[in-house]
Amino acid sequence: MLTIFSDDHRLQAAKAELDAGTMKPAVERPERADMILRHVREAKLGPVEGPVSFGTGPLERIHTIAYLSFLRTAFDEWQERYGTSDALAINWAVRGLRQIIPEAIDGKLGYFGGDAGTPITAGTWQAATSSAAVALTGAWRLKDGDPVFALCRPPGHHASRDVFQGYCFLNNAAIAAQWLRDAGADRVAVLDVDYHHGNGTQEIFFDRDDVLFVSIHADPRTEFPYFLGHVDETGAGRGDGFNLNLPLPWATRWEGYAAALEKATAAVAEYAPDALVVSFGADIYRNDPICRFFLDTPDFARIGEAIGRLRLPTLVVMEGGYAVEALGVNTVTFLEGLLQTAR
Ligand code: SP5
Ligand code: ZN
Repeated sequence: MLTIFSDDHRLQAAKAELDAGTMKPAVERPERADMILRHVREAKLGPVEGPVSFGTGPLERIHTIAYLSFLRTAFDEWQERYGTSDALAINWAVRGLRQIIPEAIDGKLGYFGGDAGTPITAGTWQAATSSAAVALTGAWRLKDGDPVFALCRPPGHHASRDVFQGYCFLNNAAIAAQWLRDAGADRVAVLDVDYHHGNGTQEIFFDRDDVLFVSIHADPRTEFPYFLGHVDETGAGRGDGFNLNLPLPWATRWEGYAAALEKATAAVAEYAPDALVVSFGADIYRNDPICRFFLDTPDFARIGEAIGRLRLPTLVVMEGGYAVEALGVNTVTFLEGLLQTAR
């Protein structure tokens, strides 16, 4: 299995995130991707290649120009005012307030950002654009006929058209899915198995019938991102019926997960897409420090096998997973399961 990877991910190295009222070491850190890469190599999964450049065109298919220009210069604007600390919002454009883009960086962070856990750093733009290029290169290499692993970092599925949050800046999976559509695929499915609901991806494709979004995740009534991911979100307009949310309670283990996975893969199979993008998060693991499902390492193989059985051209896009010690093993176990049934 081909893996696409860029060293640029290390340029996103947040000092801290706001958690439970105090600044804690960021859980979305460079060691994550390095650990996965190490295990891809140790397991001899296949070649590892760097991304090729696709320019800004594919980013502009998903994100607004205003958002992209904000993201490109946000840290410079922040640094002018506050020096080298990471940029974090402390106020938001909530209900009742005018949706006018402010001039001051503090205001812009609150307009374009969704939480206080996603710092913008000196290297965020470079890391995020390289991460998107990793996903795009992976999508392009599906032409060779085998599944491809886009080892993206930073992750992407919480980023919407013009909002960054949940450690995500550019929606790598959405950018890849749209690129596949533009390259000739009539229908693309996105299957999101990260612990958290892929609210950004859902929002981007909610009114469309040419991209199916299916997500298995912790119930938003009790878990981040809180404000999207309920069962009654089925799509809008011509997209009605092309969004499927399968929320699960805290403490879900294999039995509960397997039932949802069956529904998810059945929905993808029925849609019969020309390509499948999997938003893969290993944060469903029982020892994940910020999550509350209890899936174990062998379960990752079962999930991979179930997805491989779809026998679709499949791009795996890395999303979350914060138990760094186990992250490489869990991710490679998933990929090996997928390979086992995919051919
Ligand atoms: C890509 C991805 O997985 N993003 C997840 C973002 C989650 N951000 C919210 C983290 C809240 C952690 N609080 C856990 C309580 C333990 N102190
Ligand atoms: Zn997650």
